[in-house]
Amino acid sequence: MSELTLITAEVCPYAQRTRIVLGEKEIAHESVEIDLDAKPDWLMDLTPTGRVPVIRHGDFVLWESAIVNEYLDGSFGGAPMRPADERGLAVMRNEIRHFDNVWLPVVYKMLFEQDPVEQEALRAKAEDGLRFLEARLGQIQGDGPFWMGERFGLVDAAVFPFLERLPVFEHYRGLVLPEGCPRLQRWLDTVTPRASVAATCHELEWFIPLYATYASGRGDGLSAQAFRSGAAN
Ligand SMILES: N[C@@H](CCC(=O)N[C@@H](CS)C(=O)NCC(=O)O)C(=O)O
Repeated sequence: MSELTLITAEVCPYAQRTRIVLGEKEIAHESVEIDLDAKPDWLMDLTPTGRVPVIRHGDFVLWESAIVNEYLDGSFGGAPMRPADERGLAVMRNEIRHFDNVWLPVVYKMLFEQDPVEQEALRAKAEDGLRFLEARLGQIQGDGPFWMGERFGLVDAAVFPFLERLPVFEHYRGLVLPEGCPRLQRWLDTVTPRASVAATCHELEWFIPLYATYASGRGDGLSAQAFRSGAAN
């Protein structure tokens, strides 16, 4: 039995972040897949959040994808996925925090929203958010091609699962990468085929039925409740 266990759900983009890091660093582990619509009682014994991903490393238990991923990066070998300097680390954390707390709530509220006028306002706001990310890349990426420069890192792993879902957001609400975002486009083109990332990807057809509940404004899980109200997860 592996010393490291990931509690995960294939559909979960936050758990996907951790699967990318595990793949990137080739960390041996076992995965326990749970059904988010019928969560096992033992999940609440592991994490007060009731959310995946969770890791168990020996007798150490940790949750929250950004924190889990920093722990994995620091605890296992392989190329570091965090900047070595304090400023770089601070920027990395800010990028993920901004993405999670500012862009994602808008996009998921847009999905849950049933009023077409509100949907359009949220779509426009999400599109502005993508333009902001493009400008941000211009400030911190240098020559790239990754989010923070020449190395694939934790921001790449954190952002990718949600931008992989852009075609889902387009399918349900018409959100696309706006014109004039060459850095984001190049980033997507570079990151998507990377082995650790591609191993976690799905086709649009796989996502569409899974997002139908959100897009029809339903869903009563913890994530649905948070996103429906415009909060972060
Ligand atoms: N901030 C958390 C969010 C994790 C999260 O929301 N996971 C969702 C699945 S994508 C979950 O487990 N939701 C439980 C539920 O909806 O009941 C993280 O980054 O790990």
